[in-house]
Amino acid sequence: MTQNPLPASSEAAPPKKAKSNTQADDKYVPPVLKKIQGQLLDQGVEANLVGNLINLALETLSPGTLGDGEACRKSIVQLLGAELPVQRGAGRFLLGNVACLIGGSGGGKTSSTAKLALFYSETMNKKITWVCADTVRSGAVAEARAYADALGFNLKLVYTPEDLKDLTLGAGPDDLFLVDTPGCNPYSENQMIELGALLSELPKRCTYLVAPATIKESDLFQLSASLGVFHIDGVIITKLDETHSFGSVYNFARRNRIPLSYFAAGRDAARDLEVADPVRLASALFGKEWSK
Ligand SMILES: Nc1nc2c(ncn2[C@@H]2O[C@H](COP(=O)(O)OP(=O)(O)OP(=O)(O)O)[C@@H](O)[C@H]2O)c(=O)[nH]1
Ligand SMILES: [Mg+2]
Repeated sequence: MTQNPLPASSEAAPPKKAKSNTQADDKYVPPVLKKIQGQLLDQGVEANLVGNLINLALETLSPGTLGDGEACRKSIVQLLGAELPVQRGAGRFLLGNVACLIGGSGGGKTSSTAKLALFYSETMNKKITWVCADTVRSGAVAEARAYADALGFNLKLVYTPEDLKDLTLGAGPDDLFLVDTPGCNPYSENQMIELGALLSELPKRCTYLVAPATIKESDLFQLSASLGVFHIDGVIITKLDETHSFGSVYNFARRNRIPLSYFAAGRDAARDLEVADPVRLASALFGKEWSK
């Protein structure tokens, strides 16, 4: 069994920014590690996590590794990646035949529904029904219809929670229902109640939180704290191509313990989805952009 090298934080909300970890400050830190420490702090990785990581590296890495920039960075990336939970079976199987995508407005739910629909139909031969539960916002139904027509999927429109009641009746083993939901303001009680009413009709669903990498860290934590009441199975991080800063996504995944499921980095439904690889996210902390 692999040990968890970095102590887990006890709370899910981001802590007040500490300047840096004093233990690591007191020790001699070789220049290679010092540079890595600076890069991680510049990316916005929490100072406490960075400090713990530096202490761990000082204790476990050999003098040879600590003196070699590339080798040291690779070891640190592995340590950082090992900390992040990943959804079991992501990209390989799905428990049940209903997946719901929830999240804030404009975060990429509809685009991710299209990407997942293509992914599951192509890699697992799933027969997709696109369930559009966002039937109030102007243009949302036309958008869903355009996607479903273009990609050749069945479309079901949902106007009330009751419309979901018999959704899976008569479904075969290859049927997969992807439910795209309206954008939810985590500060709006009414919208939370409406989303809850919708989801309660689908007790056996798999629920994905869709969150853009460009969102402010505190809003990301608020979004997941509010929507967490619906039991989130995994997170789809979108818009990774629209930022050069990945620290807040790292902090979020590290502290929140909600498993990562998929990464999206672009608008192309056929190309821009990948199964979440935590080492890839950790590597991005040292790059200039999300490389394709
Ligand atoms: N660059 C980039 N753009 C993205 C990505 N995902 C989504 N978008 C774009 O972001 C915008 C919003 O995406 P949607 O999928 O409509 O977001 P939504 O969450 O369904 O939005 P609402 O239904 O209004 O709540 C669209 O212009 C998408 O093309 C991504 O990974 N990268
Ligand atoms: Mg949408």
